[in-house]
Order: sequence, then C-alpha cells, then structure tokens
Amino acid sequence: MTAAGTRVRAAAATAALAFTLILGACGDGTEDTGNAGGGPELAATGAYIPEPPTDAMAGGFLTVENTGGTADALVSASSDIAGTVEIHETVDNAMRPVESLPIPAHGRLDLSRGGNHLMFLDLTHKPVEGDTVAVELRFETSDPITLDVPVEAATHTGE
Ligand SMILES: [Cu+2]
Repeated sequence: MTAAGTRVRAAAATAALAFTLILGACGDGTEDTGNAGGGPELAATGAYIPEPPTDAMAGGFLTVENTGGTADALVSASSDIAGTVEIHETVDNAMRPVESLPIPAHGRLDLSRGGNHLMFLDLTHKPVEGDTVAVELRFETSDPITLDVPVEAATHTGE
C-alpha cells in the first residue's frame, strides 16, 4: 500500500467516526423535531423586574423555553444596574443561591414569584417602574441571550 492510500483510508475512517458521533447524539431516545444539530434552542420570554422597595436588591422573573432536543442550564447572569446577579431558588419560603438551573429538552425553566428568580445585588440605583434594565443570561451550552427587561409595578406578577 502507498502512503497516499493510507492517508485516504484514515480520512475515510475519521469521516465515518464523525458520522457515528452525530447519529449517536440524536439517538438517545429524545424525539427529533428537525433541529439538525440536536442541541438546545433557547428563547427567553415574559421577563420583568418588579420595582423593589429599596435599592438593596431586586428580583427578576422570566421564562426560558427550550424547543431543542438537548437540555441546557442557566449558569449565570449579569446586568448594567447590578454589581452581582445571582440565580436563586426558593425552598420553604427561604431563597438561596444556586450554581445553575436546568432547562430540560423540549421544556422550560420558569423564574416566577415564590420560586426560582434572578437576584440583582449591589445595585447602582433603585430601578423604578418604566425603566428598562439590560440583562445578559449565560448558559452551559447555548450562546448568551441579552434582554431589555422592563421594570413593572411592585405588585406585577407577569400575568
Ligand atoms: Cu433571591
């Protein structure tokens, strides 16, 4: 066999392996909805920040929808009005920071009052109803999503 022939065979083997890996990623039992790569497909909707009582902290709520066939996770967030944005969950009426929140395949992550939420800390100023706050969401797999989040009345529930 010539050296050139060996290289051709090696290239063919590499292509076959890549093809197998692609099939493997789609063949894990989740249905394929036409998303060629099989990765997560995220969209954020319904975001709002209720006007907080003080400039100490503010909560943020939204839904992240995943129409893709692979799970993702919200891993961090940042904002122009906050030195720190934490991801909080609420357990027994007490909130606590978490590293990340899962976004299931063909599912959604709900950040809503009384439950999971974004916590804006070290505020540059108290956001008031009518303001718009820039928020960036970062994920384990997907590209970041940037949102202009409206500040609503303190009693707003998003419904
Ligand atoms: Cu909180």
